[in-house]
Amino acid sequence: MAEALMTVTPGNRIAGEDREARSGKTFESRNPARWTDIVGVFPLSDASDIDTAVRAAKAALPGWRSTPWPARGAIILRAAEILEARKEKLARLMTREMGKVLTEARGDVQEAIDMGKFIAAEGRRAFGETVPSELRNKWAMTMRQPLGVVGCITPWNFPIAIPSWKIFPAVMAGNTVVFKPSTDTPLCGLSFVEALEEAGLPKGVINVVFGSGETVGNAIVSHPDVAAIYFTGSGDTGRGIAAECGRMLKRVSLELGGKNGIAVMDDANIDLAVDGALWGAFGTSGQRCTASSRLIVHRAVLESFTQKLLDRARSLRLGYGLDADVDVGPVINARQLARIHSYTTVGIAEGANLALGGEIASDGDLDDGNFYTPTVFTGVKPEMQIAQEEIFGPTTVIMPVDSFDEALQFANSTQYGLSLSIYTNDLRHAFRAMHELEAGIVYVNAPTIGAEIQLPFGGTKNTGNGHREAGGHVLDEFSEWKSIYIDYSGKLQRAQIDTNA
Ligand code: UN1
Repeated sequence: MAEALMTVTPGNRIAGEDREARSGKTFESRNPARWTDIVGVFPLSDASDIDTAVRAAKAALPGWRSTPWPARGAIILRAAEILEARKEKLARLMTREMGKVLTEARGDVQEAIDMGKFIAAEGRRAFGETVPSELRNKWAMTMRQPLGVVGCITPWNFPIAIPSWKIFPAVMAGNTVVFKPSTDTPLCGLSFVEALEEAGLPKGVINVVFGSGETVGNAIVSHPDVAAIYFTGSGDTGRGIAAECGRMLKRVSLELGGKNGIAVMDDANIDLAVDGALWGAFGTSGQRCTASSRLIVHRAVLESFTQKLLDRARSLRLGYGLDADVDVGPVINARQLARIHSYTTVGIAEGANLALGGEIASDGDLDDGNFYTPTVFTGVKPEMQIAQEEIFGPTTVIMPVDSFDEALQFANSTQYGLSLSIYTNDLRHAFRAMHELEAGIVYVNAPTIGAEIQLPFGGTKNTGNGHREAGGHVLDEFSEWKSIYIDYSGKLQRAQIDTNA
């Protein structure tokens, strides 16, 4: 694994050039499975660097927005092909920088490839409408136009897929971009952008600035020349961004997490439900917005489901995600590790039964990274903190219910509404669940993770502010409509007044 030893030292990428932070300061990106492995040293930027990046994005805007849609689409398709050719290399980099196991890292890169190919086709499909005018000899139509310079602020858990959800459609629609990847995964973010650069994206269309959310993120949000913000991250940060964008009348799209639940009914295929719960709860070490962090189980199958789940979870192997026999990788950093562990203390204190795990793992090699044992609480009640708050780690809770209606009620009992699932073989229950589960995404007989890019992604309630990523309507998020009227009658015609003349 020769690549694991290299430490890169890139600059911010502004107008296609590498630039140090004006402050000269730097930060490190480290391998969460091997603390001593430094993946890269990156500029720790501030508001002055953002200003330079916004200027570059602004300068690139006239050329890019006037580039024909199909030509923009062709560049995005090329970028997707470059990602595809580089999939294995990028996946290995992702496992090293972010920690998810290699099979999942490949899936993350694949999601970006899918998104690129899907969006590229919009270049020949960004239809407007021709609408009949109420007046004679008058033509009416609509067309999309870009918003301008937009800001994309992304998390570390899907360090290539989530940037692709935001950046591909942003540039497809003719916007130029200032992009801040998470400080935990800067190299993944940069590697995604490099595919676009190599595909021929003109300089300045996308500019990457590294640094903290408080400094760099806030500087993007409050910059007067940034027209819209696309953010995935925590609820508190999202609220702050929304307040500032509200004040400045900016468009803002927020994806702020979930407390997703799987309801397992008495008529479900229990082995299938256990497979789903295991994958949904412990895949990506539970660090997905969509993670199955609540298992709502009918009492009739509670014992067999719980036993099977615990047996399977107990045998999951923790370790470095590049090792082939590892099931669960590290968590992202020491702060998250401490936070996840603090929820174990909370769960015990509020009377839940710790049935498995609940420990910071430190045997052998695990001592060099941030590892947490897969953790299961049983006997959990909906009002408990561990059933309400997003833990973002390999911790799930089992909540017994007595009926289908109670399962729905428990499933809907949090402030979030990202992803909910039901395992049942009863068609009536499946259909009622589709209608009554309060979430942006509902699964039947599949866990809460596994969204595909051709469908909208996002949630109801406090998961966001009503916007969706990806899916067939995604250009609506990144463009605005212009209505155009052409009067070729040669005389003044007054709408609403001369109508029906
Ligand atoms: C996220 O956790 O922020 O549905 C995104 C899924 C993935 C995307 C998750 N396709 O789990």
